[in-house]
Amino acid sequence: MHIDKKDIASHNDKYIKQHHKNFEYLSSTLEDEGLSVKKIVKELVDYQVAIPSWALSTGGTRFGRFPGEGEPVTFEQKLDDIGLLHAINASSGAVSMHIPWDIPKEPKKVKKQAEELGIKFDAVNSNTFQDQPDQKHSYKFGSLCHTDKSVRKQAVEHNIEVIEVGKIVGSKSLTVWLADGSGFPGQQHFAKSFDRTLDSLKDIYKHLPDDWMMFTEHKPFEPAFYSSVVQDWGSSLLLANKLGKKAACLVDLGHHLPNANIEQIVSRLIQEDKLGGFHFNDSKYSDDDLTVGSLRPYQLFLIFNELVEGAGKDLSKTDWGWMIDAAHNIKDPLEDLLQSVEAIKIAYAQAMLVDRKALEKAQEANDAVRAQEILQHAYRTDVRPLLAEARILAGAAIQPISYYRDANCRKNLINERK
Ligand code: PSV
Ligand code: MN
Repeated sequence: MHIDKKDIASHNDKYIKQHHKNFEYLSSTLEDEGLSVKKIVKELVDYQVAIPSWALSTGGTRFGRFPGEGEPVTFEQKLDDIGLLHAINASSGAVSMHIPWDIPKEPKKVKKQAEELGIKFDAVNSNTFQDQPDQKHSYKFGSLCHTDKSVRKQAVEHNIEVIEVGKIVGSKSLTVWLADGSGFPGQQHFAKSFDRTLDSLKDIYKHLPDDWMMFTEHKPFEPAFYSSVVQDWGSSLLLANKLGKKAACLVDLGHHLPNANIEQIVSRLIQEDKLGGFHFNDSKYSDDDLTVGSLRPYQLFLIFNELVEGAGKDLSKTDWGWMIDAAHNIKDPLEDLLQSVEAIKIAYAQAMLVDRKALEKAQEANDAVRAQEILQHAYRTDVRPLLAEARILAGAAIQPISYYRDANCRKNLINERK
């Protein structure tokens, strides 16, 4: 589905008067507080969030899946959907590809299609947690950590193939999700399985181009229910440190046990120069079960507060990766992704409002009350007019979800893909 700039303009005409009112009021308030609204809005225009190629269709649980209509089947159709999102919000200008779920038949052609849609290639993701039909060895008992050398070799080779595809499309990073672990106490030797994982990762690392990064992910449980080899950020950091400069840790917000202080983990990884990037979602019971910002917007804000504090520059200028990774089980995936991008940018905008000097002063004075006031003053500011202004400047829609619905996007996709 192609979106005509004229349609966006007429959508914006409907909301522009109210927007100006909101934006002017907020701008003058923020300028009075000493903030540069122009700078914040510019950063909101530049900051992009990658969409994973596996998020464009309905997910499911082990109890079932209720697929929606008009969902993309080929990778080219998935790219078109991301192009649609990007045309509506001007903030989804990147795709993260999963191999083998998405192997472009003609990578060069796909690269051209992405360029036309204004989409870059973010991290490529390998998959050694499922057996593929033509696969020689099974990953039932692990991949990069497996006791059998030939299984590990197969998993390493897969990652190298993924790097090769990534090189063609212009990706600059590889995410290795280490799903390995054990189902029962005693099944796996903790130290040996970790060492074997490290050795396998070293073999992959050797094939990583000089201007690439390799991200290691931690996860406490699932699919292994007794132990994961890389169960927490400490193990992930150990791996990244042992691998070298081109390795860093990926933080999937859903990959933590209840009550984990994720913002503190983020701060520590930045301090060690080992933060690689994010998979954004909110988690209630399980991994990436909810839309980011739907359950814990304050936690998201606190994470962005640490990012802004630690980056020392605009986040769009860092080489950290920003990606959504949530389950879209009952919502239209495209609407869910529009909501996700909005939630992420709201948290970022709020974090840019924090009075850092005042916060530092409160921290030095051990003034917990004042520190909370400062953080919550920023958090409780309705920054949505800043995001809308950024979208107007970038030629996108003032109200993304309303546009998506009013323009009958899903209906058009259903008709196109019948
Ligand atoms: C599974 O937990 C996960 O969220 C991992 O983080 C990966 O990124 C993705 O799904 C599968 O590759
Ligand atoms: Mn993930």
